[in-house]
Amino acid sequence: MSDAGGAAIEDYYLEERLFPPPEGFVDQAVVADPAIAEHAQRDVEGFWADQARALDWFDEWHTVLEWDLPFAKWFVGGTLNVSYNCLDRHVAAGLGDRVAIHWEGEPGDTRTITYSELLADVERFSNVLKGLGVRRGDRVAIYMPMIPELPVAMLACTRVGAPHSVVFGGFSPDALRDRIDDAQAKVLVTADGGWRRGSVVALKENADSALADTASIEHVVVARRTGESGGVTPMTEGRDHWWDEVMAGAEASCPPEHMDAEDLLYLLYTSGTTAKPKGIMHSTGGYLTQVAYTHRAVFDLHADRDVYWCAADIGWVTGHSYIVYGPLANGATSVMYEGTPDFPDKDRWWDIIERYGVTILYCAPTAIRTFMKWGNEFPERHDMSSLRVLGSVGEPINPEAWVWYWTHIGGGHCPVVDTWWQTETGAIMISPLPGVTTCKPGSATFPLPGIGAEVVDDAGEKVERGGGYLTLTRPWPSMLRGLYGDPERYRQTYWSRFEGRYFAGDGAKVDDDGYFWLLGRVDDVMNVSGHRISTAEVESSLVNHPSVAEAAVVGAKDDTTGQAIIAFVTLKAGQDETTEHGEDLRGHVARHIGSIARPRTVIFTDELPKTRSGKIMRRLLRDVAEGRDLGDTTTLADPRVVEEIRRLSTTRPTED
Ligand code: 7RM
Repeated sequence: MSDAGGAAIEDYYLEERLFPPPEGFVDQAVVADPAIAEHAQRDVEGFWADQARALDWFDEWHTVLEWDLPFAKWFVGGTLNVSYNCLDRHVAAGLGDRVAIHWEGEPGDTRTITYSELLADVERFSNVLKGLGVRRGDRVAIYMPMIPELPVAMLACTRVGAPHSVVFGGFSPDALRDRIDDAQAKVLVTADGGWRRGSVVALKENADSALADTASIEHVVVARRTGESGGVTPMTEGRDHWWDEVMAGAEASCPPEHMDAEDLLYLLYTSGTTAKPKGIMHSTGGYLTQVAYTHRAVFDLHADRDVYWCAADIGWVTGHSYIVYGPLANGATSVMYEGTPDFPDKDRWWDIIERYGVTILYCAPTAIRTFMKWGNEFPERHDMSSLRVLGSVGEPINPEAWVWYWTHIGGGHCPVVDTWWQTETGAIMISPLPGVTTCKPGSATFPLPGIGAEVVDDAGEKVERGGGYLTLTRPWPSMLRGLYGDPERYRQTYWSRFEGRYFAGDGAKVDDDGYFWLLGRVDDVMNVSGHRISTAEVESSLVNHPSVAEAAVVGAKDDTTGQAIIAFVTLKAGQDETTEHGEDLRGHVARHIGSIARPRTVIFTDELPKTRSGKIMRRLLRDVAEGRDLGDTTTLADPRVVEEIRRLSTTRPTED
């Protein structure tokens, strides 16, 4: 393995202490009984069938798995409804008054929503969708801030059998348009605006510009969030409808559709190695089975008393699986927070944990490292003794951050679960079990029961000990069912590199004790604060700018965000290499894709290093970027950088 984008293996051995389950962690993981792991070993399909039985089915399946590589069908012949499993069955079991969501807005407003109330809203909104012509199988696009209407819209889609495509509210109009077009969505659900660090993000305005050149959307539903603070929201007569008005006119009751286990539940677009994002397809029965199972097992969930907080955005897969579907399928009580950790001050997170008595916290290493940097005084002045389990996701967690999390947030009495998974896997695949697994800080430890994971070398041979590529050796219920509209790209991307194996795109190492260490992407996908961004997507945005001749983008190691985006840009003749020009290009990318894709640094160079076949030598550029102290802004055509690139490209063998 030559090109791991993440940290070097040595970085992971700074901390060699073992962390056995903390003393006093008496609530042994509910699904971590060794007999269950043994069952998964002996009879993996029987094991998954047991997990599927934890859901309510209208008709039972006749076949657990049909596997025709790379196409899997799980629980074939079974029918169920996701919103029924997340809502109706809990209310029917007498849990209607249990809080489903403790919601907190960025400005400090709050809402408490019980399971009965959530069901009522979902039924009404299901009727709204039907009234707008949405039928089973029609796609619905959702572009919303972190407000309760977002899970309501998603669950209503599942109730009527319309696959949703949630587009992160930080994405640009262009990104929204591309996703709507690819899915040919019929209805868009959005909001007037969203709050971000005290100002309004004009979502409806963005939506309008996205819709200016798409044809498939017939109706738009607009939830009120920012109201007059965001100015007047333009509404198009006949097409646009206010959420509260259509809800007021909708029937209260809507029976759930009986969906096939293999029906498409949702699409979620994720960055790959080309400029075109991939529409990851998730199914109904297998997906819900595995997210519900992992949410119980990995967090040792006791739904009757835990208060669970996943501090992700629902616009990403973590939010789909572990804010919406997993917790609700399990009847859990969740906190949902609209804002960022530093607004209005650095106490906000710890204050939320204290006020709601959060017992399980799930967040990203980038957040943990940021808190570390701010200093211990912020968590220290809050009572966080309610916490019981801590989770991490999105990128490799460095041992220092892991130990800080354990010590300063968990107080030494909370197991830390470092969970590896992807948009494509739908659910957690590699993780410790709290109260069971002895941890090594920085290692995601072992594949969960039922999961086959192995590290292989370039030739696809299993590596018993040492480094290589992470692969999955057998199908799993929540695996992606394909890429929307492109079965060939699905096979090519995931199932062709190593015969008979799913290739995750991550480098990994197995140590002498069999622990898995994830080392970052080995392809051209960057990971910035746990968000996937493709180098090709940013490059293509840059070369769209009239002044740019060529661009090469790399992810360089960053202490806080994991990786930072560094763009090497060659301008067209006669263009000036000025700071303003660099700023303009950074802004251009942010507008074109979204602020998460804004390059941290733009470096002008008069040539880009290439192989003889014309491939840009990214590894070399990354070395240049990582070997230098680059600022948070434009670096002018630094003669030393250009010289360094030139020198390296003549002294290094080409990478054909
Ligand atoms: C859940 C999510 C997936 C990529 C994946 C990895 C990286 C995620 C971990 C991790 C090391 C982890 N989905 N990744 N979790 N690397 N340890 N615990 O993030 O599709 O957006 O990203 O994220 O590289 O391939 S994702």
